Order: sequence, then structure tokens, then C-alpha cells
Amino acid sequence: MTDPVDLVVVANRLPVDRVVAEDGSVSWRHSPGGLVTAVEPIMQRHDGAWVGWDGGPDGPDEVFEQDDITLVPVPLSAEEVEGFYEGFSNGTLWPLYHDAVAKPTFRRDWWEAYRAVNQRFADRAAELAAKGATVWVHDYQLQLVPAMLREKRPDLRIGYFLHIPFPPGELFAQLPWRRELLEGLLGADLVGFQRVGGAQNFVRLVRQRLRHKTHKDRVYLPDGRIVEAAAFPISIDFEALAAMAATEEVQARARDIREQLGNPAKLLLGVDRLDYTKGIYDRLEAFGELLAEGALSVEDAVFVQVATPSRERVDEYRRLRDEIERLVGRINGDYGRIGRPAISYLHASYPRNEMAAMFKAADVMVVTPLRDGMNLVAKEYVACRDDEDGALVLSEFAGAADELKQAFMVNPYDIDGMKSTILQAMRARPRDLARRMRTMRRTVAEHDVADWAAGFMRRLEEPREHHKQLRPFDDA
Ligand code: ADQ
Repeated sequence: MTDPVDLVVVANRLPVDRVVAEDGSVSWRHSPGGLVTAVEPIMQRHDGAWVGWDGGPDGPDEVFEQDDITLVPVPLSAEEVEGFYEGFSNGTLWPLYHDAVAKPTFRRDWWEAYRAVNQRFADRAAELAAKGATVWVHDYQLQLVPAMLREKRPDLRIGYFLHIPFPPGELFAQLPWRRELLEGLLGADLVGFQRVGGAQNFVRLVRQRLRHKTHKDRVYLPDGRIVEAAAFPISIDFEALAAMAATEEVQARARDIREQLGNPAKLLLGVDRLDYTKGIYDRLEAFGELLAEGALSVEDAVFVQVATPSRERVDEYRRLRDEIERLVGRINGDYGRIGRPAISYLHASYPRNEMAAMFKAADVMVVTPLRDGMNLVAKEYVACRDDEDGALVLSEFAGAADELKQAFMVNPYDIDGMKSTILQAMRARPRDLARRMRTMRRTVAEHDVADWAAGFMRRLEEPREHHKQLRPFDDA
């Protein structure tokens, strides 16, 4: 057991990966995701612990320290990985919350696994938190944790942030366990969403389905507690990425990338986890049609598509990979020439500086998800364009569209619209691009990830009022 701490972060994944060497020895490698960058300074200030799963079956459960943070693993069995993670989280909630772009599967055994694993996360956090401590719970895998935690530890201040979209009531209502999930979230004092629309969907559902009194962004519970729902659009470490992109090493690598692609007039880039919500297929199809119609040729344009391997044990993802690779093969076969592919397709993960070089090399960044909580790639591209050039083509269905209003907006379901907007972005005048990019850079620099985390914590730690329990339905 470790000493109680003032701040506990509870997330599906720990900010480290377990590495098993050939001799069987285990070590931990820092995995520098956005969430770690965001909460690390707050954790260090607060004396914090991070509760999460190590990403594999049957991991260890000893607490350990890394970079001044106490890491508390929650081990999952192979069946739990299947039921809780691949099943309910990624086979039910993920598609449902993304407009049901793939059909969600509803299975009672997955739900049982989800409940049991959420309880284990909540129990772990309850053991670690000091009296009156703050607990910050993250994402769709852990929606029951706030209420489970409050049940054990009513003294805690509990915040919850959903990284993916929160769907409209018509979709959410399909869930056989809709009531339990809403009640789970209401265990928090503050429920954060990427977009204002997500917060509104949540409050409306709570009113309609649970019959609680609500007013604007507040829910008035019968026991006198007030739960707030609000938008906190997540962001990136703008300064660090901009500084990396400005180094001679990254600039040289960007030139190198263009050269290796045969110095095309325009380089278009897509960077996504290989996920059906990201709109990769339709985007490449739009590009293929532009080549087919002669609006573009491989001399004018090369499309680099980075598709990060993701959830490869789930059938839907394997199918998607096959479909995309077939399409890429067809387009390259029809329009590529020796040494000049139409699409350069990379199914791999890259270090940050290589990503920065790709962003720096690309004239047009094509971000066209069918639905996305935020989409950090769009913000990362903007951070890397210190010369204020480059065009961002952005789906209106990404959370980032609320802030990056100067992007070339598209409806990713409208292939003709996407085609003409890609051409417009490729042909835009440098002055127009600079004007757009300057404003977007200012927006992301002002609202970086530190600002996001500090804003959430400030709101969570504000003194809390209680409403009068005797008259809960009067005048709120
Ligand atoms: P994701 O769906 O993973 O995140 P995104 O926001 O784009 O989507 O973040 C992906 C991150 O992975 C980016 O930082 C990107 O640079 C990195 N990345 C992608 N491909 C890579 C590669 N091949 N090699 C190395 N790094 C790569 C979820 C939600 C989003 C939300 C975030 C944060 O779905 O909507 O923005 O969480 O809340």
C-alpha cells in the first residue's frame, strides 16, 4: 500500500508500456501521450497517483514510481480484455458514440465485464485517495467509475472527462444500460466534454431519462448535490511541437521526405489511427476520383497516408485495413508510375520528430473523420507550420472544427464536396493560406493542453454549492 495522495488520475491506460525482454525481464517505457503531457505538471504539483491498465493480459499489480508519479496498475485477465476492452468499450460504446458509423454490438456478458472492471478501477482509486482528495476519471471505458467511487468515498471531489463525442439522445437510447451509464457519470461533480453539444446532449438525457431537475449546464440531484456539465476542448503542447518543427534536423528531414517522393508539386497528408471513424476510405476515394478525372496527375500530387495500427484483434478493424489496402493498391495500380506512386501508404507508428517532419513537408493536411471527439492531428499540423503556409482540410464533424474555423471545411460524406475543397486548398493563394494559418496558430497557442488541464481543474476545485434538498423541483 502507498501513502494516500491528493490527486488521483484514473484512465484506461497507464502512461507507460510494459516491455518484456527476451530473457523475460520486465521494464516500463514512458509512453508520451497527450494526456500525460497535460496532467504531468498538475500531478507533480499535487503529489499524485495514476491508476490504469498496462495494455496486456494478466499484468503485475505492484505499485511503482516513474518520473515522480506513482503508477498503480489495474491488471486485467484475458477474458476481461475481451469483454471490457475489445467488447463493451470498443465494440459497443465506441461505434455508438461515433454516430453508429459501424453497427454497435450489445452483449450482456460484455456489460458484466465492463461493470466488474469499472468497479476494480474505482476500488483502487478509493484506496489511494487521501481525505477530500481530487480524482480525475478519463474516457468512455470508465463511465461507471464516478458513481462507484462516490458510493465508497463521498468525501472526494470527482471530475470526469470524455475524450470522444457524447451522442444525441436518439442514439444513446439504444443502449440497454443507458440508465446505469448516466447514473455512473452523475457520480462526478464535473462532467467534461470536448464540445458544447456533448454537454447539452448529456444534460438533456439526464432530464428526460432520469427525470432530474436541470438548468443550463447544471443537474440538481434529489440529495442536494449539483453536477455540472461543460465543454473543455482538449489541445496539444503547442510550444514544444512548434519548437521541434523549427529545428534544423526536422526541416532537413521534411525536405528529404519531399525528395524521396520525387518532389511533387503538392504533397497531401493524412495521419490517423486505422479506425473506421476517421474517414480514411472516403478521403482516398475522393483523391482517386480526382486522378481518374484528370483534375490531378501524379506529377501534381502525392498523397501520403499514415495509418497507425490500432485494435487489430477486433474484426471490424481487420476488415477496414483490408478494404483500405485494396483501394490503395487499385489507385496506385491505375495511376502510379515507376518511382511515382499516387498514394504512399504507411501502416506504422513513428516518433514525434518524424511526425513533425511529415507535417512540415505537407502542403495540404487532409483530416476528414466521419465523427471525432477533437482530433489532435489537425492541431499538431497547425503547430508545425511556423512559416504560416500549408492548408488544413477539416471535417465539420471533428471537435476541432469549433476552434479551427479558418480551415477548409468539408462534409466527409460528400465526396464531390471533398474533391472540390481539396482542389481549392491545393490552389489557394499564399496570402490566403497565411491569413488562415496565422489565426489558427494563435488559437491553438492560446488554448494549449496546459490551459485545458488547468481550466478543468480550476472548475472542478471551485467551491461547490448544494441546492436546498427540501425544494429540489421549485425554482432551479
Ligand atoms: P484518437 O482517436 O487517437 O484520440 P487524435 O486526437 O487524432 O485521435 O490523436 C492521435 C494521436 O496519435 C496524435 O497525437 C497523433 O500525432 C498520434 N499519431 C497518429 N498516428 C501516429 C503514428 N503513425 N505514429 C505516431 N503517432 C501517431 C482520442 C479521440 C480524439 C481526441 C483524443 C484526445 O478519438 O477525438 O482528440 O482522444 O482527447
